[in-house]
Amino acid sequence: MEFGIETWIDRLRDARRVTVLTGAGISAESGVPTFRGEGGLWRTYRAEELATPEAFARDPGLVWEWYDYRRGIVAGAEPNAGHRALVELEARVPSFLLITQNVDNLHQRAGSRAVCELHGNLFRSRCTAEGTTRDDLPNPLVEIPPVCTCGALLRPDVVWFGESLPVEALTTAGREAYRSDVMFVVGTSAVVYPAAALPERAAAGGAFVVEVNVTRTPISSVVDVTIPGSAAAVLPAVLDAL
Ligand code: BV8
Repeated sequence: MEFGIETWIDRLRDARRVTVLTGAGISAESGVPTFRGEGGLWRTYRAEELATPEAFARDPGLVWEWYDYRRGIVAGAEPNAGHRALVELEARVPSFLLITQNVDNLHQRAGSRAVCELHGNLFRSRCTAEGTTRDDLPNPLVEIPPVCTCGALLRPDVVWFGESLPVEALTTAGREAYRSDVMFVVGTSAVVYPAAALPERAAAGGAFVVEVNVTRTPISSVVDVTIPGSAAAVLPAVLDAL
């Protein structure tokens, strides 16, 4: 078995509760640009400049053009072998939760069921006046920025920088991370908080933490095992070994 999986696979075989934290890297092989890697730029903007309430207040049309562009990329993408391996893992362990920072809906399209979305979802929009959400906006959008039937602006139902995460999702993620026996941390640069605190939370609860990434990250020195490789290659190898 490659990637040294045989040295720790018994931890996974014996695990009752398994959690996974994913970031943009798991969707990279589906052709979806990551946030901070190459391709993480749109026109001349960086994601951090557009994924903010201030950018939306200043120019809702520009922010919606960026989200519409990303919705188009994701709509044309397919889940990859990494997403599919997590669907199989969910079926193979007694208790499972997939905690994702991604807003691309690819885990759900792959068939994952217990998915906790920390940062919302590209395909859901929210009325800025009523707070109601809908998932039926056309792709591509026919009007930019889109407005609610009540006349108020619609916004993407995602968490922007400086905004709090959904309380329910964050609470569930923190509780299940702490209770897990094994946590996989896949394809995240581990720089965005509070999501990036979840691996430490899992370790504090006694979890065996396995990182899967093509580069080292700030948590590489604190996890139990870090596997240098692509999620689309490593995760299927883990399932083969299980
Ligand atoms: C909050 C949704 C409380 C939108 C995103 C000052 C003021 C206010 C807040 C802060 C502040 N300073 C710091 C903060 C906190 C801030 C933060 O952490 N900033 C960082 C940048 C320093 N956090 C927040 O603002 C959060 N809210 O704290 O609320 C609060 C409230 C008010 C005031 C203060 C505090 C909200 C954070 C959520 C922001 N929304 N997305 C959208 O998507 O449009 S975050 C965005 O980054 C995405 O969700 C993304 O998922 C997330 C993390 O990025 P990654 O997923 O890790 O992706 P990245 O590109 O970075 O890395 C990809 C990785 O994959 C790399 O490591 C690469 O090596 C690897 N990889 C590549 N290919 C592969 C691979 N791995 C495996 N296989 C491959 N093939």
